[in-house]
Amino acid sequence: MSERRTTALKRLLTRPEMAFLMEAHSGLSARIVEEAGFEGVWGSGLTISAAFGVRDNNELSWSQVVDHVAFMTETTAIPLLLDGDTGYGNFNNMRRLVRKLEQVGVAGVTIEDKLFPKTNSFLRSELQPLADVEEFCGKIKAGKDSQTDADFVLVARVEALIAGWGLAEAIKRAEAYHRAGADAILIHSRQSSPAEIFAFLDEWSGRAPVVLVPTKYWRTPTEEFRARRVSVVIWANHVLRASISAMQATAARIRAAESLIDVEPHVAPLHDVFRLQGDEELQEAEKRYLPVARGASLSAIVLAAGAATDFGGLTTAVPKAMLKVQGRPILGRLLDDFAHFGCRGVTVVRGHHAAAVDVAGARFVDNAEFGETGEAFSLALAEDSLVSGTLVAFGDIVLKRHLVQALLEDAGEGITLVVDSTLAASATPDRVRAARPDSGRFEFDEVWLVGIGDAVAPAASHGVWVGLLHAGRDGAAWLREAIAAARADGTLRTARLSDLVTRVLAAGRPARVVYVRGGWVNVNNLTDLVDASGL
Ligand code: SPV
Ligand code: MG
Repeated sequence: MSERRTTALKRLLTRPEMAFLMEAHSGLSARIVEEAGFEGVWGSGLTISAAFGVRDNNELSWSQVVDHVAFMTETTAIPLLLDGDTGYGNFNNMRRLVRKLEQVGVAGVTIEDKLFPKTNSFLRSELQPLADVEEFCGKIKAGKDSQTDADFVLVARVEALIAGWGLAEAIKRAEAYHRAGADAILIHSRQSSPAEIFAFLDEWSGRAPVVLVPTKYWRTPTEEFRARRVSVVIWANHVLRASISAMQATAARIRAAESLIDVEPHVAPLHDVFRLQGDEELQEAEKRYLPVARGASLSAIVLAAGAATDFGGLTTAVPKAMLKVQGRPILGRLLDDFAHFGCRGVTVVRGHHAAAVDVAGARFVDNAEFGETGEAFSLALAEDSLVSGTLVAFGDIVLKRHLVQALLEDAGEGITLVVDSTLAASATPDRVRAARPDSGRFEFDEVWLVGIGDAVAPAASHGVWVGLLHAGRDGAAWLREAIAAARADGTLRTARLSDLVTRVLAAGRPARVVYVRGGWVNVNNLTDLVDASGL
């Protein structure tokens, strides 16, 4: 059985090694804190209030706080120490608070020796009246007597330095709270120098674990806390403050630009939002629990950004994808083919003559840099749509419908590519080598991709990739990983789609090949256009 969160928090407080808690103020931010590797969450009164747009003056009711932190414990497995302000009342309110916090999985609570309603410690020092020591000790005892989990943690926060009462009063109070049963002492300061905190630590000399919140004395090297045997350091508000800066910058940019073009690459991709919400778990659960097996969902991303040459005057005002084959634009034909197999939700990446690319029902993403960037860059712009069950296709291919059918019949959770085996020795760039050549007969076994692109010598090639692939649940994730890796090493802008597939293979992931024999044209010039009409 895994360790209880109360036990984990107690261990962080009592072990010799110093621990860090990171502020969070919502289910989402708590999950981000956990993902960053922190061992615990600080449920900050300041930032939870701020996230609701209210003041840190007990404007949220205690039950609103409890309901809210329940979302934070739900999204995480690490312990959460809640900033319980003054306990929201007297000893009796404190008893109910502890019982409720245990019920929602909170591992511990901090209460401060001020009066309800409190004011944030960094505001109006003249308005920081301290609680009566005996009354506060009663509150600590009541809290400790109410816990049903023996490891639930109660931290007593001493505000004597904040209120200007000096070191002797701080030590006197800490000692009283320690004797009343507090598991640790949080000593707070609003000075930019750690001098009064260090004086407290010297005098206290390890009588009970000490928690610090170095918001104001942030320049102090962490080693100084370690050297003085501090138990827990709380970074109390930086996730919220970072998000405020990001929200302000993004809102201002969109307002000024009246467009998302400059902002989109700088904000978290939508699939990251879905991941943080735990969509993957739901997808798994749907497979297990939904009564009727729903047809696998199918969507498509069509890359139609590239400029065209070799078409005489035909592409001076429209891109290749809008050239007509038997009276219908190439792109429209392709989308009809996909729709025939239940494809709903098509994203078209446009570039060259973007405004002329217009097909009903598609969502458009524009690659303004289509002249200097390649296929992988275009795909990355549509990354949000690269989800489980996505067809990825070039916008200039004309297919016979049975190619799509063959692909979908064989497609699984990984990546599956349609490969034309009649073009085995072709010099085209998307040459493919597979584990075996096309036998020309119907075979049951799966054919695995060995290599794709320039690295495959024409003589070693088993065919040419048609420019159409299917990404299942894993395949979509692998392609997104490949995009991230290419972005990280600076090759994304000029990479081809086949380079991304090569990366997937290099990462040890498999990809499958479905052999077809003709039945498609990649329209690159006028001759292709004529050939396509004959399909
Ligand atoms: C909080 O994070 O709400 C705290 C720390 O209590 S402080 O804002 O420094 O008072
Ligand atoms: Mg607070």
